[in-house]
Amino acid sequence: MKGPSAMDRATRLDALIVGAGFAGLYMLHKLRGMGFAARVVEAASGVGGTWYWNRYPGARCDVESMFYCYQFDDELSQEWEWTERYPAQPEILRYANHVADRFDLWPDIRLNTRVISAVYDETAAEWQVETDTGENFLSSHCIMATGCLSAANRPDFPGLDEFAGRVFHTGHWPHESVDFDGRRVGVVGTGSSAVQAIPEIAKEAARLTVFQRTASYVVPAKNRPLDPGEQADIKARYPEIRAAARKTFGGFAVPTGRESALSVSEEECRQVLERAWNHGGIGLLNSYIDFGIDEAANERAQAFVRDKIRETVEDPETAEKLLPRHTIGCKRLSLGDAYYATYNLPNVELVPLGEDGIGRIVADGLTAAGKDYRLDDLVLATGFDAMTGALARIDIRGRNGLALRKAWAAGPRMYLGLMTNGFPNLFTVTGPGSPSVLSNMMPTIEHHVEWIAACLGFLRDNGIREIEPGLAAQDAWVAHGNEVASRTLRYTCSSWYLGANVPGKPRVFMPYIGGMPSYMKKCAAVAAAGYEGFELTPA
Ligand code: FAD
Ligand code: N01
Repeated sequence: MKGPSAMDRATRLDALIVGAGFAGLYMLHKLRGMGFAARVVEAASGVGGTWYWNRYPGARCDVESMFYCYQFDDELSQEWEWTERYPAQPEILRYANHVADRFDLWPDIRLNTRVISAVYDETAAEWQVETDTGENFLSSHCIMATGCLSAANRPDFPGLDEFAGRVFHTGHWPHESVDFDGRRVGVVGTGSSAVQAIPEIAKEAARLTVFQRTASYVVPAKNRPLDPGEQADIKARYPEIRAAARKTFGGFAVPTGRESALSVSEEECRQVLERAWNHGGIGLLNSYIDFGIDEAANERAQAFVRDKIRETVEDPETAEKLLPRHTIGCKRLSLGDAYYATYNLPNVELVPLGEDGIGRIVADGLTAAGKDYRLDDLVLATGFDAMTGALARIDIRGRNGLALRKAWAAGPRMYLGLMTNGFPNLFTVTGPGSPSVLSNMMPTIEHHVEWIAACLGFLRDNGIREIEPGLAAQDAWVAHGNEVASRTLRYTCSSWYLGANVPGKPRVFMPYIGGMPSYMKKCAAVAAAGYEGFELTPA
């Protein structure tokens, strides 16, 4: 418990929401509408979360714009006009600001304020929340809308501090425009952020060197301007399209095959993949039902994409280095229309990293794979401490002073990805153990926000002071999540889903891979049964 001085002038709330991304914005709107005293605290100087921070060149969404948006308000759905099939970061950020304006959210959002600790006072049944501005809060409930991909992973490369040039991380890109004209730029990483940034940086840089640890599978987005007629047609059919999307595994409105890739000839499989390739989008891996669970089926898709790489990249040696060898879809599939062709440009070089990875960084460059590279700028496209990173960076203490970092030392443990035993009245939007990053995150966020809001309404209506998952229900959910994951191919490679990208992080498959429909059904059944599996303490 904090001493009286830190909390003396604390603001008292029903719900403190941490984060002003799409989760925090909707959570605030929802709770205020129910008459709760709620406030959002956000470290950034603006709203939008992911789309505030990730301003790197080429940043855009890979869920189609018409579906990467809120569904909770029909007027909002109808009035907002998207300009491209896949929206670019500035457009999504404008949308987030439009939502904050439209629902008059600003008075209850504290920007430039980072939560540094949240400590549960068992006697008062409230969270004592401290921020870095000195503005503190006492709140009956605390809702972590801190994001799954918001804590940048900045590897501790030896000598990085000695580098005399500019260093950027894609997830913390500067607001002012960055000019690479005439410069020697090094990009570390070849995940989704790098795949989008590399073709753009290559257009300006005198020399671009890409340092690749693992080659990525990249499929075309086929981005294009959105035709107004097409947009009007989708809006007219929103209810039916969205209802159909909710029945799919990831809440995506993409066609999904019903048969095994092995039930058709290799030729037929290739024709289907070719159509999906030309259509563009992550739906390619939905062409057959077993790409995610059967290695032999998966190999057909792998071979198809490798052939595309060989066809696109003119230098056979470079093409060979770009060929991914792991299961396709095991790591997040990347979308990009110009990625592989960028390696045909004379100013672009690919450097596969050997076992030793990035060697020593010096003032004017670095050593990798036994060679020295002279660089003016270094772009770290090295991803995120995903799913648990943002929470671990806050000192969260539950019952008996138990630290969340300690409770999760062997990996995150949550019931339904919503709450953790030992941390009453603390909710997480899209936490580990929920479908979150394996889905179209807008409907997933809305689902969690609505479940949490309904839960707070239930607690208020029934005079319940504390809610917390029972240990048995939490253990059973974690075991179920692990069991479902172990039946899929996602479990088989060193991905950030498993925490493998962050040295020392426990290897646990963090999102729930049982699919949206069964997950939503379970959440609804739990609530309908009076929050089955949770322990409720009356006031
Ligand atoms: P975020 O948008 O991450 O917001 C969390 C906020 O919490 C941040 O603003 C952060 O500053 C704040 N915060 C964290 N800790 C603290 C603290 N201690 N104190 C105060 N504030 C704090 N998803 C898709 O479904 N489709 C896509 O195509 C897609 N593309 C993506 C592209 C990129 C480059 C990235 C990084 C992610 C992408 N995602 C995509 C996932 C994306 O994160 C989600 O779609 C969504 O934006 C998450 O919203 P959120 O509100 O949950 O979290
Ligand atoms: O991060 P990543 P990201 N030395 O972790 C490499 C979403 N997103 O920012 O694969 C050398 O995928 C690492 O290598 P390896 C999406 O969910 C969506 O690109 O670990 N290299 C990898 O190549 C995505 O999955 C879009 O071997 C190191 C890269 O850095 C998630 O955000 C766009 C290293 C990191 O790739 C994260 O994407 C962008 C080291 N020490 C992001 N550490 C859309 O298009 C890491 N790497 C929607």
